[in-house]
Amino acid sequence: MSLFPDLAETLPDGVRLWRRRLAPGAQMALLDDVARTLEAAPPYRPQMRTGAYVINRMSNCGSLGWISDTRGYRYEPLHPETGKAWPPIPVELGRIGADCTREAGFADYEPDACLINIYEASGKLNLHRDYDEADFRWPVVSFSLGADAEFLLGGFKRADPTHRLVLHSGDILVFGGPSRLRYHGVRKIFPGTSPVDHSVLPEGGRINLTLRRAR
Ligand code: MD6
Ligand code: FE
Repeated sequence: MSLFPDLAETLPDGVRLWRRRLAPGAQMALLDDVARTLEAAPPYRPQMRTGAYVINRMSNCGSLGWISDTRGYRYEPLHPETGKAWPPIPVELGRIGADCTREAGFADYEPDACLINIYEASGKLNLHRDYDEADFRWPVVSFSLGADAEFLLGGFKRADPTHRLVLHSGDILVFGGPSRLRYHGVRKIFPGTSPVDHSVLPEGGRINLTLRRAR
């Protein structure tokens, strides 16, 4: 049984999905911004509290970045390996995020953090909630670039049923309101399905950007 019966494109309250909001040219421009960002803040593989390494490589931009290490999860102003401040959120990324949040009914969204998740073809992301931000009234805005991904949208308990959603390059998801604390994850990547070819994308892989208001 599905939590969201007949979820063709009917998503639960607080979740808005724009399919292919970004045309291939705009995707390439954002990937250029990502490439510049990653030169300033090289991707790295964080550890979790357990000591195990996160599957995907990560980096951040914005005044704060989401990090994980053996002490747990939190936002920090400095890259944990270079010790340098995270580079700024690219202007165009911030502008598109503001447009989408406004259309979704959130005025004056000013993200201070953007997590960059880099998926190899075999990448995935376990079910989780975005739970380290100060004020859950602000939504998270997610940008998909590269290969398609099977995204799982769950309920408010980890064991709740999940709904499957395929995210494509150029899709933008606003995740907020009453859905802000839903469990979600990426079950798999569909390697080789990217409509754009950019050197910053791992072979067959995908990059996800999530804008947040951390503080
Ligand atoms: C991803 N996304 O699409 C992972 N979190 O690769 C997320 O974890 C996420 O898409 C919060 C809000 C929207 C998301
Ligand atoms: Fe998330």
